Amino acid sequence: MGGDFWLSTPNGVVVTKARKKLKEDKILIGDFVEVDLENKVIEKVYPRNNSLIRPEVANVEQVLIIIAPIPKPDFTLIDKLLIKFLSLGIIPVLVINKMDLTEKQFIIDIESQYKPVCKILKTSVLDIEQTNKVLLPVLKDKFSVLTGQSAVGKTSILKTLLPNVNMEIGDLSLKTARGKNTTRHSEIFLLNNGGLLADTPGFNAFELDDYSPQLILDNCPEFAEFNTKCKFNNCSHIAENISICGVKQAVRDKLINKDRYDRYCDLYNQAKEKESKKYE
Ligand SMILES: Nc1nc2c(ncn2[C@@H]2O[C@H](COP(=O)(O)OP(=O)(O)OP(=O)(O)O)[C@@H](O)[C@H]2O)c(=O)[nH]1
Ligand SMILES: [Mg+2]
Ligand SMILES: [Zn+2]
Repeated sequence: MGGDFWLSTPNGVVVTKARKKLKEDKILIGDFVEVDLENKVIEKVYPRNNSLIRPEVANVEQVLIIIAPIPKPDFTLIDKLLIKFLSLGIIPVLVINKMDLTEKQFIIDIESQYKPVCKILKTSVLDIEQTNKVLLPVLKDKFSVLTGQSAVGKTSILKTLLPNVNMEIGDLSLKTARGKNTTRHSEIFLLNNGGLLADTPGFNAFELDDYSPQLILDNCPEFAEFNTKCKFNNCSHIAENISICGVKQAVRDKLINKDRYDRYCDLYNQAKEKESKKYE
């Protein structure tokens, strides 16, 4: 903080500053950098595989989107995150946390929406052994990031995996009242199976800014199985008559989740509107 960058090197963590020429805000968590170890100065940021704004992080391989029965999931937010990560080639994993508070219907609903989209895992930080068992194999040898709404339990999960880590956990009721995040900065931790895991601040809003309608369509993976049955190659699965749209038929036949489909229509139409405004 305050212009300091904590750098992991083969000889341990080194606190560095950025070279004046490098704007500090251009360095992100997850960046690979060239460093002058003698003067503890970052000289150069290497080209990134990817970078995200929410959460603000670079070179991510996998994102764990944490959800919980409380606070209630914002499904549109989850869908937008999934589209973003899939479009960047980042592996998304949905983690249902607070399983100790979860009712069966909640799980059924989540699985019916997201099973065809990404891996779904279940955790409760009250069951340390099970949480480790479920998460560690998925995190092994990858750089993963915890993300999701505030108070779903991201930091709590990190602490379950690394009990000695010194990060603050929030109080749900206090936080809701204040509307504040507990975690304010991102930090990367090394797991003893070689995985790297970053905790990041939660957020309750996220936009797909410049995403075209086509990009949104292309990142709804559950449509792929059915769009071969659409009469036209460029079918958007929205305005077309059901008789010529394989995706619409699959929604009718309950082979595609209707809530997911309805939200897709909204996101597609919003992107379409944005696009048309751009050329006005
Ligand atoms: N019952 C139950 N409570 C949990 C579980 N995981 C987290 N909590 C509680 O949920 C609240 C929020 O936990 P945090 O770990 O601070 O949530 P966070 O996602 O890191 O929140 P931000 O940092 O604000 O984004 C705390 O009161 C935790 O004790 C769980 O598995 N079961
Ligand atoms: Mg946190
Ligand atoms: Zn179609």
